[in-house]
Amino acid sequence: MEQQNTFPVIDMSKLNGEERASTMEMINDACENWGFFELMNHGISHELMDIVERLTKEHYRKCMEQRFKEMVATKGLEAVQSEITDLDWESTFFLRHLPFSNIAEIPDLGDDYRSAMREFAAELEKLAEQLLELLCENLGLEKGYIKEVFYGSKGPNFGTKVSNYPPCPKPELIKGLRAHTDAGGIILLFQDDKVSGLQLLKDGQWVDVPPMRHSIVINLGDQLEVITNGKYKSVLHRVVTQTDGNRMSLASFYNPGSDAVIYPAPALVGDQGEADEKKSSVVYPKFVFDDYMKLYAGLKFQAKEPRFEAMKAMESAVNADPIATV
Ligand SMILES: O=C(O)CCC(=O)C(=O)O
Ligand SMILES: [Fe+2]
Repeated sequence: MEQQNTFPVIDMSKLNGEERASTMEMINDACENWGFFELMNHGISHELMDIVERLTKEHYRKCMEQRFKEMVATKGLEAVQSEITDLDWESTFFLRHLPFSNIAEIPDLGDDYRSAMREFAAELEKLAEQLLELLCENLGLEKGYIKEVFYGSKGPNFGTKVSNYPPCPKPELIKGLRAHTDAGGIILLFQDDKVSGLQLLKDGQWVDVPPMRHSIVINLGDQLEVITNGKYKSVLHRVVTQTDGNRMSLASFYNPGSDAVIYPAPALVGDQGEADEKKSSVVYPKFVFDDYMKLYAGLKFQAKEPRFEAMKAMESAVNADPIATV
């Protein structure tokens, strides 16, 4: 099948019918060439999405907007004259779902918002796991392979970053979110259907991720690049601000467990020929996910390659240590 030239939109209902094979191919093409795709008919109720959107926007107005304006005033951001490279024009809070939910402990959330977010997270978790299965099928990996790798001893880390990108007077000088790749596994994004802003880098050009009502945008994080040994890649993306309109986005990160060991799937390494040849074609490192996250915390807005190199260096250090190898 030919490469898609426009942002890939996948109709998941087609996975149940005659167009299953071509839809699976579209997903594979999106994973290989875009690192992103947008899902329609993903099975999450539109009514629930509408409730989540309404409550998120209400919560922003009631609890977050004033705080954001104060931050802007304190830092004098309205009047900046040169590019700001050390902060983002976004208002966010984070909800954790797995291994343990912290939704009960987050202040200022109404009961209706808490319960809508619990229900939404449960739906997204199912969708994430379904997608990982589709990826395994496309990659020729055993059923459940990626889910098992992610499991570690306590199961996956799963959380939602709730963001608003308020109107910004200087979009050319301040990004909503600076360019980065995501560290984790698979990311499911419920974004505003009216105010755009998310862009990904493809062939050296920033391409808009089109707002579509009731869609879920998917992108792949660094861990899937490692597990697929580079067959799929995490892709740079950023959020640009707008002078008009507030953009809502809920980004849910389905990530490996903290102690999960991440490494290229043996089935995707080398040509299955000579053992030595096979070994030399391994390009991605093996590491504990939490070690990667510690490194990422300070290097999020830098290229991923040095992060992979640093993990490789750690791996060699472990292998060279006589105590660690006995
Ligand atoms: O808000 C968005 O659209 C994207 C957010 C994002 O890329 C992130 O939080 O990693
Ligand atoms: Fe991201």
